[in-house]
Amino acid sequence: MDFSTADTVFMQQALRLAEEGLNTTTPNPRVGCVLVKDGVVIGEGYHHRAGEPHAEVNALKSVIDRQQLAGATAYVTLEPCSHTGKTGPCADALVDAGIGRLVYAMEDPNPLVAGRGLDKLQRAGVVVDGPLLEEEALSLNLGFVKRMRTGLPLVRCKLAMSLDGRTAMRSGESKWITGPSARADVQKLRARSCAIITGVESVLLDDPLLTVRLPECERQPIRVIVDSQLRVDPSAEVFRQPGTTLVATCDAAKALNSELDTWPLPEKMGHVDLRELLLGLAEHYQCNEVLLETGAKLAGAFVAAGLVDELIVYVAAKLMGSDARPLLELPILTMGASLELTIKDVRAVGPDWRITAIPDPE
Ligand code: AOF
Ligand code: ZN
Repeated sequence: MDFSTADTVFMQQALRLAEEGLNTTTPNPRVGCVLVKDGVVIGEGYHHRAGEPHAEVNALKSVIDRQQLAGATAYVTLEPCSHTGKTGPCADALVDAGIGRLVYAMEDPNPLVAGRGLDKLQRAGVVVDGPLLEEEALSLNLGFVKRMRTGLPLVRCKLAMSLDGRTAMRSGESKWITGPSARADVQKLRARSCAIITGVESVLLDDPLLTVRLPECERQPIRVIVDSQLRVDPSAEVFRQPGTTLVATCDAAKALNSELDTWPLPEKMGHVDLRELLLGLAEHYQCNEVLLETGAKLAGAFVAAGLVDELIVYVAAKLMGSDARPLLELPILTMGASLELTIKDVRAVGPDWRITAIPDPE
């Protein structure tokens, strides 16, 4: 299918709308919709929050002259849904409105939908064209897609290091390697995440808040402390923050007597089984995107287990010296055994640099 420039421009607009829901739609995907009649935009909308109307319904509601909908084209960044969930099926709403053509960016990986929305529209006589700008649409919802396909959330590992690749002094001191701009950037990473994972060592050492502190923030990601032996201090700041703080542990006996919100998990080589933790976050908490903000040991364990999808490394223009701790505790002995990554993005964040890299497929 060849798409016109106009098709591409309208889909780009729908993608921009979808992005408005970046921090709020979870566990649902970010979706945008533009309605066009005779080359003119007559309506637009996006999905704001789970439980609230989907993008298509918001777009339909925004149309002033309903008669214009007859034979109009709908540009939607995700296949319209066919199921009745918290809201009615969008495929039906589009058909009922008299839409003549649907252009979609990607199919919905949700097994409840998965092609059925497109079928429904086609059977109702709507011309269905797509995918268009599929990669762009996918990149908006990588976490949702991964959870639907594999039962695991997307894991982003955020690290900060000096130019000589060090993340903390020998004492453990690590505040502050990067400047305020990088820290503000991390706020954005937190705001879009469903959960933030850290380790007990980081909590004992830094007493972090792990909260989103942005003016427009309406949702705090779940905070998860990986604490195999349940050593955390219940008076830590993180437990006094708005939202939920879970302590993932494999000491089930101690967990029973704890005043904290504990989450007993299976053990793997003396530690919380990290894969089980992620599976649980996806299954019980519908987490699409998880942010790992922790020290070299736990971050290294996640990387070694092949559980990290994206590394975000902030690099500060300072040298911390050879006594300082490395970026990741990752025992690799030969060059041949090193982990290959692909750098996807490098940009300046104030005086620091941010590198985004993804592990190459094995
Ligand atoms: C769409 N447009 O804007 C969104 C869709 O529980 P519900 O009823 O909100 O349904 C959530 C599912 O609907 C979600 O998992 C995904 O498959 C689809 N999301 N679909 O047509 C939208 N947000
Ligand atoms: Zn829908």
